Amino acid sequence: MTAQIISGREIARQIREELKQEIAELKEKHNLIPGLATVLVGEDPASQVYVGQKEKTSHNLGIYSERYDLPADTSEEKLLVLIDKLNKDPKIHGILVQLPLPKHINETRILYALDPKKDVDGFHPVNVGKLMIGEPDYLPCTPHGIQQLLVRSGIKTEGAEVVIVGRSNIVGKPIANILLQKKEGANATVTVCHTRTKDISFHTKRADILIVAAGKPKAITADMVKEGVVVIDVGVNRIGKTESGKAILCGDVDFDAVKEKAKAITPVPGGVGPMTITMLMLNTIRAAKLAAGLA
Ligand code: L34
Repeated sequence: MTAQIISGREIARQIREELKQEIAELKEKHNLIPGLATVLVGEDPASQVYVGQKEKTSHNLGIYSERYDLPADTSEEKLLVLIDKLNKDPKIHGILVQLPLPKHINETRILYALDPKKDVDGFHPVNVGKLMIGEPDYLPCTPHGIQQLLVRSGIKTEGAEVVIVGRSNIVGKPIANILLQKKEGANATVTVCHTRTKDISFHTKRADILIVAAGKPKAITADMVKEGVVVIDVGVNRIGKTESGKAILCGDVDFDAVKEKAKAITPVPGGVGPMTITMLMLNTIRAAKLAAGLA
């Protein structure tokens, strides 16, 4: 079998076209312009790329955006003051604080400080709880992007054995929750593996759909999956640089070997990454609509 390559780049492009329409309509009919503030603390090169993409995509779609690049030694107090200002700014419907934050800043404290209505990442405890009970305002961007990749590629999740590798608050836990919901595009049987799982292979070999967010290059090898599996590779590892200084990326899955056994697989780059960016745009539009009483 040689796998269908699920192009996140292409699916993201389609969704962005839909969003562009919606934004134009909001502007025309309701004089409403969705606004996003991005906040980056420090100079992590990967984070700079991701936040840059978020800014650029906002601009392309007609979302108003403000970018805050703060030095790595910014104090927690100073960041809280900025969040408070953005919470109160009516032009700003969504606030994105790029993670990870520098070690001296308490991430939980920052997430609690966001107005849950502007928490377009879905990371505030209120939004995490709402997702857990099946009443989400915002689905976290990467997990939502994964669900859309599956749905728009015609992959059935209902009754599927979904195995997730990784239990982070940004990917593993929320994607488990989303695919567990009693809803269309979900209804899966979900297993979550992590660093203390006794026998990862035992689980991954059972997967109809394998979602990998382990943060380890090529952690999943061909012998760990069954024939006909659908593989979603969330990992983005920077494993070197080309002569011209461009980062060389690879996922958490040994793509070349696993694609020979898989029914479908996402590439890195061009898989989940572009979907994350696009779902942030979708959430920002939703935030604007909620604020205006249109949703
Ligand atoms: N608050 N922090 C917050 N929200 C998020 O949703 C994120 N995440 C993760 C890290 N921290 C966050 C992102 O934005 C991961 N992430 C992210 C976003 C975009 C891409 C990858 C991760 C992406 O666009 N990846 C491209 C490659 C880009 C490159 O050259 O590095 C891809 O095609 O996979």
